[in-house]
Amino acid sequence: MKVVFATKNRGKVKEAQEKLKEFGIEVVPIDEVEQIESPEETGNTFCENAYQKATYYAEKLRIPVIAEDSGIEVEALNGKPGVYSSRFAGERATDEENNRKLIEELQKRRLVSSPARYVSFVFLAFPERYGIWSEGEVRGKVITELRGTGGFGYDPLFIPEGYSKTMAELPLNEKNRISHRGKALEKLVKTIIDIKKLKT
Ligand code: ITT
Repeated sequence: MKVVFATKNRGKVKEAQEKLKEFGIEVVPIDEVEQIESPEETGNTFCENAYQKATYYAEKLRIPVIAEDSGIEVEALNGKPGVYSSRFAGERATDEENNRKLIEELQKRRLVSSPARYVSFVFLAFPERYGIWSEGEVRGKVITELRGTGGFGYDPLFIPEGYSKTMAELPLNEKNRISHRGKALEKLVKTIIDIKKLKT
């Protein structure tokens, strides 16, 4: 079985491909199917944005499409950057710029760490305007020192609960086992399996 994943984030694609391989599902990035302009993300929640992205592509391409919206919520910043995680240091900011901004925001508050969590909402949209969604989270803390080269985004600054390594220091299969995205994708697949059982 193949599923199209509508994202421009290569890190998300790699993780979804690895995770869904466990279930015999091949993840195809949308740019391999069609070059299509991405929609604006105007939602105030991860759920709204995941829904918006998935339905936009499913309706345009007339095929089922998965999209995901995720981010990091930092307690010392009252939950920011949240849905603005990819744009924390400005529109089209790089991961490095966003990480630098996060470190600066913590240092301004004279902090070396803060509790934080990653959140992921995954939405599988069908062109007939219905869909299935799931969510996942991983709690931990952010620090002010970059550590590790794996993963993407805020991973060099995020230490999951129960670990002493950052997400960027963990192998991909370990990140996928405990991460917000890994959990959300696994729940989505299990929901699909349950629905299939109901139908038979
Ligand atoms: P698409 O919208 O095309 O999927 P995007 O990167 O813009 O790509 P989001 O709008 O969902 O995706 O923003 C997610 C941001 O949250 C991402 O760019 C990172 O900054 C951060 N993030 C989410 N999951 C992460 C993870 O597993 N590791 C590190 N940072 C993560």
